[in-house]
Amino acid sequence: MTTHDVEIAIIGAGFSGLGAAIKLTQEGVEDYVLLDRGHDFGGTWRDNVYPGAACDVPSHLYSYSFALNPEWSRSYSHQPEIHQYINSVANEHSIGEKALFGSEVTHAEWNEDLRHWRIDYTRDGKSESLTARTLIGGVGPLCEPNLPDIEGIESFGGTVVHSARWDEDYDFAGKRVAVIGTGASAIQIVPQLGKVVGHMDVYQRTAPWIIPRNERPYFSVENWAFKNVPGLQSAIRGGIYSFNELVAAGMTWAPKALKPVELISRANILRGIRDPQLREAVTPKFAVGCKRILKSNEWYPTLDQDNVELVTDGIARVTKTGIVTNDGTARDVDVIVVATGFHVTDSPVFDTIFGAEGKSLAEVWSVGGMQAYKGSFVHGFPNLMLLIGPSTGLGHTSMVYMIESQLNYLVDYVRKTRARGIVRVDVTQEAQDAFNKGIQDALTSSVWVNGGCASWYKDEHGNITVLWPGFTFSFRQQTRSFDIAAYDVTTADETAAAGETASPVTVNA
Ligand code: N01
Repeated sequence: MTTHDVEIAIIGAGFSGLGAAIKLTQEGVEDYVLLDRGHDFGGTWRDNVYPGAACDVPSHLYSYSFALNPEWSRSYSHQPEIHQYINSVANEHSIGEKALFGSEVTHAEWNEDLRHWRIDYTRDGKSESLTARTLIGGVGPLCEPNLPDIEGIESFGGTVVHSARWDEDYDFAGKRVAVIGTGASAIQIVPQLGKVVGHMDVYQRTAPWIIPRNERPYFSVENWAFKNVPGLQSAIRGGIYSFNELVAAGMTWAPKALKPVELISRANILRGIRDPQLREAVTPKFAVGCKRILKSNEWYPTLDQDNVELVTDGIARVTKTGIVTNDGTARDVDVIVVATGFHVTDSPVFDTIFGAEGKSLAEVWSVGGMQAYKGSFVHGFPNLMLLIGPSTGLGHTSMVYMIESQLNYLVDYVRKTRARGIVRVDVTQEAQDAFNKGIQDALTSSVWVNGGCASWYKDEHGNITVLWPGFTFSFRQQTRSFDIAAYDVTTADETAAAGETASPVTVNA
């Protein structure tokens, strides 16, 4: 095993990890590495290659503000183009030379005596390790596929494919297919499969609200204008952003104001489905916005196809040959597609990161759920910054905006800790508790709490620890500077005075 030391280690080379690398480079930090288990940049947008994978946030907003792309080919981008965009931004900033691809982090632990993180990872089958003063977790909440815990699924004799681990070699043409799930991934997969499969059963547990997707290709004259008309792309981006913030206001404080969205969605059902019984089956029974509002023009017409059956009876078990529902009906299939989401509030990554008291994030969060300060720092985990950490998720606009807000916070953390010779920061329990109380208070009037749905925004205790309530510009404002007063800090001088292996001398700055 080899060990080396860096100032900063970043885990994850998706939008957040790459953004951190670029900002650190611009700040003059050279001593950092980027670890990722995959083989290029892109994270979620590298891994989700299922047919139809695309973004439901308009292209102009779904990009870094510092790397606008006038070349987007469509108003909503598809996975290959976003993946290519992320890699081209990485190339432009020469981040590739900092990346250790094929590196799976297995364990990270804070060493209180040496004031650094020790990070163990495997690379090309070999165990490696490094130490870093600061650890940045940019693994993303949608990285660990959630395989449904359905009786007998392991005994299925055919193929089981998760949406985020697509088998590109599997030929679906003419096959009998079951799709479990009707979330954002499923509504993109099903219309594509519907064009080629012999027969498809779609297992719906909860019908989602789905509005039309006004996607279209850009004309070359538009791309010319995005490139050459000063401020045009930023203005379009600003318009999309502002409209989405209105939706955020409705979701957080005035769910009834979202009624027009419900009407648009109901019209989408009427337009897409002829059969009244099927229309009824796909009509959601919870308030719009409680779960992610989906966008598709093809979902309802696909369910209306002769070779597609919507199954609303609960799944009882999987057999060697197919799926049996609670009413006793058995439907045999060749392949089961599980579009059942991700481990968000219970990610296995949380079991691998250990703080100052030797406890993992999973252990610390097992009591009250995921909590951090400003979605970034967790009490008891010094010098660890999470990107897209607790309470930073969104259901209505671009996550890249939230990531960039956190990157401002990161840059100021680096500036202040370097300038003041600070070697250890730990957010105080009081600051973290007050911040999270503010989040929970803000949620009380929200559609996510009152909308009558179960969603992946809630953890096992029923708490919403994933979402940012309210306007995203408020988060931007709160993360503008690293508010050191919220942290216990230790300087290098204090460390030296206390002796190399003594307990830290901390001051609340
Ligand atoms: O996952 P989901 P996803 N038996 O958790 C069902 C982002 N995303 O991969 O609703 C039967 O939303 C579950 O049923 P229910 C986006 O943030 C973005 O689709 O819980 N069914 C649900 O229907 C999104 O929110 C884009 O009752 C089971 C589905 O599986 C997030 O990723 C595109 C089940 C899971 O839906 C996750 O989306 C795609 C079981 N045991 C994804 N377990 C963009 O466009 C689960 N289900 C940006």
